[in-house]
Amino acid sequence: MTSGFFDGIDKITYGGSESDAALSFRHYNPDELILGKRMEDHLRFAVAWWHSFAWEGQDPFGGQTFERPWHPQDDMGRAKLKVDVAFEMFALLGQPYFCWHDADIRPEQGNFRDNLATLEEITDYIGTKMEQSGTRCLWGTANMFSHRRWMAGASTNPDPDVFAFAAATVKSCIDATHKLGGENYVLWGGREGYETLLNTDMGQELDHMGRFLNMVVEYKHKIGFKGTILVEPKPQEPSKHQYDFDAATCIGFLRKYGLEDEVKLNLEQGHAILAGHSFEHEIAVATAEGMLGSIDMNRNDYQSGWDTDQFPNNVPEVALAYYHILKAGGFLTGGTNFDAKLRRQSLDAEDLLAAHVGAMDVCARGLKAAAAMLEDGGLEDALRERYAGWDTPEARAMLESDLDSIAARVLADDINPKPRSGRQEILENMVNRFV
Ligand code: XLS
Ligand code: NI
Ligand code: NI
Repeated sequence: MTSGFFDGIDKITYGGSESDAALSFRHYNPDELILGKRMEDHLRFAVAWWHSFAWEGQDPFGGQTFERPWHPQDDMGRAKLKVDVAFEMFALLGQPYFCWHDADIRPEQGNFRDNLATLEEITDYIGTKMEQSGTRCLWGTANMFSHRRWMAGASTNPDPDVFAFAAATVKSCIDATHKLGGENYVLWGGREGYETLLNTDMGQELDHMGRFLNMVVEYKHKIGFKGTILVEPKPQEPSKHQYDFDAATCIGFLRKYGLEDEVKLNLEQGHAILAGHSFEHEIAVATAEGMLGSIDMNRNDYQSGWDTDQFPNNVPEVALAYYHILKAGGFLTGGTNFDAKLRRQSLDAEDLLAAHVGAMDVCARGLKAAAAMLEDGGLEDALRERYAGWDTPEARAMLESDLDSIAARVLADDINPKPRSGRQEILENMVNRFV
């Protein structure tokens, strides 16, 4: 017995690039080998429970547009129906993973004790579905930004009772992630930041956040959770300023609080855009420090200045993102989470599937293009050549020397650098051959 939500829709399969069926993969072919590894194992796709199942279609100007059979999401029966539909969708799409917040999967009870009881009940139910289907949990997280108790932050809240509630909530969500065999645990600092500095002691808030994250890591080791702890940078929205501004800011924060070997980054394309960066910039910052964990794949509208969380459809952008990921060796525990939601007029079950099919195809094309760029090697050669001067013993010795002796050598050898082309257009043309 199925829920009937996807009635009339069959399992979506790979139809090849010529397929004109509305629901068919044209590029995502899970078993196809890319650089010797299955495409599915490179991409490690995950569905985001919140956007696909929990979000009801609200925007700042209007309320619910989706009227799903599991709305309103205030009772356990409907929460279980939502689980049934979710696993039907994972099966139709062949999605290997999903991601969730506590608030997406259980009804909000208004107090910790009852939230915990409903979280345990629903994650047991999800666990049974996982066993039957083989679908896995990429990451779990806690929603510490929607309910009014979090309006001034979670671990950075001036009220110690909110800090305590946050600690209890995160403990319960790490426990649930551990129980479900989750491969990562994410902390997105939804309201860890400020609306105005007039009421904010930033130094104290950052210290609390640093201590909180250390407690998370200590707890992970205490219970033997083997997944990776990830933080997700975002510069603003919902707060005016968020402390996890971008990859570089997060890395500085992690180092300050001694967490650089314990915590990695979950990078989201839309957040990169909000921070004024490209996605590949954020990925390159993280990989340069060995701190790339996982990605939230979506796209923002470039005009609206808002975290629009649209499904990705720009192959050249996605290709450059995967190029940097592949160059760094690919995902370990991370994957590609579709942190993306339908447009609020896309009411049908078919829209939900088409959004994922299209996104999976865009990522598959991006991955193939990235692999082809690496195999071709032209970009890598150009990069190596640009820095080749540093391969000489004199150049390397300079890094061990000092300003005095370098200055003496410049005078003695009459060193006078000749500018060389950066060849940007040639490199861009090279990329264009693959995307
Ligand atoms: C919101 C974030 C959120 C996190 C999980 O902007 O992207 O969806 O990924 O809390
Ligand atoms: Ni995200
Ligand atoms: Ni986001």
